[in-house]
Amino acid sequence: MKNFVIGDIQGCYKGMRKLLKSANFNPKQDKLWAVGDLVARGAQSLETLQYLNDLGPSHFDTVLGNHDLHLIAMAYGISTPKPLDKLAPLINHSSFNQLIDWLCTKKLALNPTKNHFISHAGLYPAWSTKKALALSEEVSTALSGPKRAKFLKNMYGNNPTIWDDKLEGEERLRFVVNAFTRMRFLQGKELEFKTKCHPESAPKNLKPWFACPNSNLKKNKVLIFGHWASLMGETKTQSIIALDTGYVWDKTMTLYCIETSKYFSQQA
Ligand SMILES: [Mn+2]
Repeated sequence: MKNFVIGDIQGCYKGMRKLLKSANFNPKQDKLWAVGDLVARGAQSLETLQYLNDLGPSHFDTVLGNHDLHLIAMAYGISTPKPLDKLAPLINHSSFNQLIDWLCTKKLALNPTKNHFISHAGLYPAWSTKKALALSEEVSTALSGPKRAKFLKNMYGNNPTIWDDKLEGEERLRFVVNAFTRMRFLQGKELEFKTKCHPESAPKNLKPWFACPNSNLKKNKVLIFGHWASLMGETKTQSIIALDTGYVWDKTMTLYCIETSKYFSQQA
């Protein structure tokens, strides 16, 4: 049994299946973990979710990305489709509500092994992985319970931009969602949401989250994330693994095997 982690799929079902085949992924034995953004820009978001759901909980798990949360918010009429999204076949399908309920059981952070940590955008530099997992649970409580619609309504917005343990209620949950699903750069301790480019092209006062010192991060931890296609897998740190390599931008989809540390790649 092997654990594989796949980068942003974005509804690119065929590319995903080719990539899994090239790695000899065995859906009856192995487990697939996803870094989120399962849906949106590709043409087959419906087929993607159906396939992943059909793998079953012993063979698949995912963290939620910003596009997954956007889809959930759309199901509640809180958000509207983005111009480049191709979500209509999924939204109009009879299994849509069931797939939304399934997505709402998914977390913002997971630990496939004691030392591996997965989230969509990364780990906010003030948090240990243990704290991050606890904060992910706080959001899951809101997303999977009777207050789901209220949570989704308050989820959007850029503030607060700095974490404070004393944050409460909707502000606390909004920060946690933004850090786990939208973060790329920080200015000091502050989240900055506008800049999406490669760190070398970014303003000098901005640092990628993974280049900010984290005194709470244990040395043996491996952080795995997606979301940031312009990185093209480049973090300059072996224990920080960036898996979004821009398949929807005509680049590649990436799969990583935890046991062998091997990478697999599918060209768009
Ligand atoms: Mn994303």
